[in-house]
Amino acid sequence: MSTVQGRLRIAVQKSGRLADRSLDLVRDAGLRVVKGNNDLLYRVENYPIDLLRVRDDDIPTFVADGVCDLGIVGENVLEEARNGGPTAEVIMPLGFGRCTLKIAVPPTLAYDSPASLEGLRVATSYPKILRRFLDERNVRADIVTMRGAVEVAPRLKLASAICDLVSTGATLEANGLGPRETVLESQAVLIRSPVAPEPGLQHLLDSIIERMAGVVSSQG
Ligand code: PRT
Ligand code: ZN
Repeated sequence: MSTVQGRLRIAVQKSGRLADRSLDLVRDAGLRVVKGNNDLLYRVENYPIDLLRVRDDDIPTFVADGVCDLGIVGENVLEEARNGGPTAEVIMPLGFGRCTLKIAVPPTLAYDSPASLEGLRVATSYPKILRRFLDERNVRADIVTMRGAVEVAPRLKLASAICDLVSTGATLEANGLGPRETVLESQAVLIRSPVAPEPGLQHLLDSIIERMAGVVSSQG
């Protein structure tokens, strides 16, 4: 079920930090994108391709399941979505959406290594990635999952430390937190489904990937 009525599907973030650059990449690869009747689906007028515009969190599953053939998503979201089932394959990094998932702590917490978190509570929107990171280091900590506003958790005494995405560092600084550990380096990546498209669309899929690779490498 990788395609509906003989069209390829590319999953992109509907709105947010990756949305504009994702659309730019699609356009620069030569796809003429036109808005469809609804906001969820944009059509490509010069090829049998649709863009499915969704929340970034839904992209790994859509691509893994073959609902979409390609997707553009942050490595952080892809990694958090890993669940032992079929996974989307990373084709290439795209050079935008760069950020780092970091452990950060208030000045009152003495931090030498991840072991300093033993027995403490850590707030994050990335519980699976953090759990793997701590497990690999034999650190037992409680993980509190928060969808947003993770940086306020220490101030509200919801947690002793946080694990959150950082780009400029301004948010950490504004909340009196200091970065202590890099858990994951991330950027947007192009992913493909493990489910093959219908045979008639394979060539188109390959050529779209090739063109996107050309765009990315020309951006150096
Ligand atoms: O609605 P939807 O679910 O699609 O969007 P979202 O709100 O989950 O994600 P969005 O649009 O905020 O981010 C999409 C992707 O951009 C993330 O998954 C990352 O791959 C990437 N990205 C790059 C970032 C940042 N930089 C970033 N700085 N995502 C979030 N942040 C946040 C961070 O969580 C923190 O709150 O920005 C704040 C820190 O920024 P600095 O500059 O103060 O350090
Ligand atoms: Zn999201």
